[in-house]
Amino acid sequence: MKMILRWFPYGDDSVTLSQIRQIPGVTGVAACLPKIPVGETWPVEELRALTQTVRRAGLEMEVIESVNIHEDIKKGLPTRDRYIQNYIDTLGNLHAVGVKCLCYNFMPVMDWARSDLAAPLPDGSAAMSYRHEVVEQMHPESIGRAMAGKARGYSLPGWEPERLSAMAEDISFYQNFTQEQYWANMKYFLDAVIPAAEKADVRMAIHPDDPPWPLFGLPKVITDAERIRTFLRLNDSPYNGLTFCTGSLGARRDNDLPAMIREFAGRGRIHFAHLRNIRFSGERDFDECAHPSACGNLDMYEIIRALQASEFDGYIRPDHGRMIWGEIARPGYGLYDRALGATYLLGLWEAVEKTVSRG
Ligand code: DNO
Repeated sequence: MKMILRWFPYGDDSVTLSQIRQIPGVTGVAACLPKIPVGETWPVEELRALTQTVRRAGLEMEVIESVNIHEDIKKGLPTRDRYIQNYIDTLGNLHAVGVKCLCYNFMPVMDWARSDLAAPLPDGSAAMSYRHEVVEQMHPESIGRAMAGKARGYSLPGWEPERLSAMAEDISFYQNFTQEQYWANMKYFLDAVIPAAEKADVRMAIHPDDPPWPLFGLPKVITDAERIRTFLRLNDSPYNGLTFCTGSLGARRDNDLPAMIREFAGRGRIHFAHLRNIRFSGERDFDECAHPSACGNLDMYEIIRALQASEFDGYIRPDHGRMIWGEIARPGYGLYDRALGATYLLGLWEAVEKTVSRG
């Protein structure tokens, strides 16, 4: 297992590589090239420069989060083949710089959604929160604008300006789309791309839908065990795997996370884990909270135990942290709470490992 942190290059992050290097036990970053337009090939020269920057700081860059999928691929338009070819070329370039794992998502139109990026918690910190009624009543574009307004001047991955401008049209496109059509488009993408991922030795790790329930009448894919089984069956290669995000899947109370980990990591299909905790405040309402089990509704000890029982040897990153100690950073991606999260998770990992090995 390798503990890493998400990091954004080109000054678009309040957290520096040298700070990350000083978090005990963190050996690398999940990075990205945010300026390449969605659908275009990631140039190998830019990837080389990025890798060198990360390595010079004493860290590894074995994970990319994320190479986004062009909407034409998800919609199954005739233009998709060009974008799929670019994706295949990108995989070759990722291989050239030593990347081993690629986190991506196949959510239609938008990536994650929240009703508030800086909701106050009782301890005086601020965290992202989700209230279903509030989100459903907002127009998607106004959610985007409200989110961008609270992003502290940093880009919000998944809410890029070009997405916002196409959002209304894209949402209406999917209104008459069946779930079967969506799976079929996904299979078309996977069958083209997974052989290239095998050749490049880059494990593809799809991120679950966040939140894991329908929003704005859009199709949903990675939301629960049954749908994950369907997804994995679309292409049986071990390179067709998952980013197991506890905060996303855990928002559905009927998802038994340790059981899901045992099933999917046990079959070698979890390559990356995003570990964070949430606190429920309604059936479809939650606040993100600090990582320890005692702070939220997810049992992080059982989650780590399930990962180890399944001989998970991929990457883990502490997912979204709260804003604490007056930090000003991209929502979810400050230094302090994620560093606390990393050391907590490493502590659990060590304790479970030693307990098991000493019987
Ligand atoms: C949110 C992240 C997601 C994730 C993408 C992967 O904070 O977990 O934006 O990076 O869904 O494509």
